[in-house]
Amino acid sequence: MTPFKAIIFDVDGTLSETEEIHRRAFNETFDYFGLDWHWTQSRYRELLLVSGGKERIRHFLDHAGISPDRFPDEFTMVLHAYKTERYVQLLESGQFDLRPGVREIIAAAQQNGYRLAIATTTSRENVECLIAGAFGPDGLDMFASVVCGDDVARKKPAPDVYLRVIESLGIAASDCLAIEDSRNGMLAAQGAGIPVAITPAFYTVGDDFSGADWIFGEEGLEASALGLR
Ligand code: XBP
Ligand code: MG
Repeated sequence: MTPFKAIIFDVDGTLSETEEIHRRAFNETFDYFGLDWHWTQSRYRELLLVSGGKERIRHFLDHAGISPDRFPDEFTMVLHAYKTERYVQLLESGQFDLRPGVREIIAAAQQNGYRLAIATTTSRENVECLIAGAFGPDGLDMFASVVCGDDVARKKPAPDVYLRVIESLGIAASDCLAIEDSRNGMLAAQGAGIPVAITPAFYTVGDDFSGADWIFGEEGLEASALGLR
């Protein structure tokens, strides 16, 4: 196991099983606006192939044959802003836990002098709230770089967020390790030339992770498997 210099974490599905909270926030948003849209778990699993909540709503409308004239982008932005507010409220009400092994792997990485970073498609408010909720108000200070969906031109599976992270870290891609839960995330990391460890999540178990450098099992992240004690 070659030592890394940095570990770059995905957020949703990796740090925490948050996609059910996202799905609830989307559905409560649709209810609030009087829309008869409801994303079931099976439908949401399909929609998760589209990264980004705003893009996901647009994709849903396009595939439901609902014309953009009826729901222009300005409206989907309003929907998404409300959804993000609701999602943050749900996180703040303590509706989430870190996935098994996350706290340990972060502690081990810090003890080994690794830099930590976040590369996510989700909105910055969501990351700030989740990290503060899990690690306290200064939790985000542990991460040398945090790049979110709206910080880059193209969301995962494009490599943009990962390229921006390694650029800001000033560390070669091959000296980093990305930890992801989804195929889109794996492709984004690979596109940036970064070795990737997969921890399949509720909505991504069974995805095609061929080409991943490590795939963790049900027990979640294991620091020892990455040469971290
Ligand atoms: C997963 C995503 C995000 C979330 C919803 O992000 O694709 O879009 O599903 O969050 P990650 P937003 O890269 O952390 O797995 O509604 O803020 O996009
Ligand atoms: Mg993810």
